[in-house]
Amino acid sequence: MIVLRLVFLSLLCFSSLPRVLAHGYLASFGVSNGQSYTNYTGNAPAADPNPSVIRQVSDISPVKGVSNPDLNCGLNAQFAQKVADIQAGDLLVFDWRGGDNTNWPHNTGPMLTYMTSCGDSGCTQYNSSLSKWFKIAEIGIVENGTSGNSPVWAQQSVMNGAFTNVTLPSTLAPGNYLIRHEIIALHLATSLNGMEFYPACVQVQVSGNGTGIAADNETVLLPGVGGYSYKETDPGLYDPDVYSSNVYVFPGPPIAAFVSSSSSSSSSSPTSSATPPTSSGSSSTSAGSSAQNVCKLQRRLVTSASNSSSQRRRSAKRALLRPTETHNQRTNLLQGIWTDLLSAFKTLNLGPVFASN
Ligand SMILES: [Cu+2]
Repeated sequence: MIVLRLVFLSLLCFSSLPRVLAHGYLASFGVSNGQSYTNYTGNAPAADPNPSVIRQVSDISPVKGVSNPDLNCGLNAQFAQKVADIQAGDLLVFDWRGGDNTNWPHNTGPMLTYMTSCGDSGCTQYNSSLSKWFKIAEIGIVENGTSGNSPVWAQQSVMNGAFTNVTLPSTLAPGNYLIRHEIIALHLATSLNGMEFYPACVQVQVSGNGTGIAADNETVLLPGVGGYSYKETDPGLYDPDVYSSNVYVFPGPPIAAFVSSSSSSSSSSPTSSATPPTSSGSSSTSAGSSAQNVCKLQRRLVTSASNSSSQRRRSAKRALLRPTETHNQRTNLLQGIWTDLLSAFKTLNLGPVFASN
């Protein structure tokens, strides 16, 4: 009965506020050099843009399809007015949010970080559609699944409210670059073309005395054809066993060789754990319609089962703690329902579902 109730509440939510719950965007970007932390706020999709270093996208919805031009920097991405001055070896921090400043809504699939040179004239007017991108980091499954539990992805921490971070290779040659941080949500990847791409591009100018550049055969066009370009049948994009297999094959090129010679003492992979020393922006808690409140209630039910109330989220961010996940049967049940509903919403006409009630 509780299950049915949850299903009903979820359908109500999806019918009224699907975008808020289902998708998201890169809300801010931060840089730590070990001494100080600088935060760069992005713009919500379609909002009047403030000057930013993050290229604004037009919608929180995912990019769909491996040949979609928006695979490059996100939906209808616009040039940003500013450039972040960063140093090779800095820690880069990405704050992904769901719509309406909620937590990032997905927990299944990898996070990948690419870069490309903007050339001598800088990134503020740089069209990267034909640019060659190289990969500096990627992270996927962080805890193997067992017979009763699906594998845990680094993306789970983002859903729990954590920022995710990547160390800029200390060996990277100075210059103007776009950093493309991408979440690929695979909750629907059991079907061909079910995957959702969420790319975000940040404009930076890198200083330092490295000489590292990627070899041509380590680069990829996004989107592109052949070579390391994304293909709809890539095992990391079409993955019928995504909820059971502990093996994951990242799409795209391997991490550029110069990255592994980075002298940085920390891992070049994102850890999904570190958080900046500043508090996150205020989150809106204004009372909405009853549908919104139902959604909040339903959301709390789901997220509390994975140990991530907004209270914990905030304190975790403050305390630089890695959120922990508990995985009992209840969590699985709730997440299973959640996933099923997402699938239903994405792939079915909800009309008949309601009609059959
Ligand atoms: Cu989504």
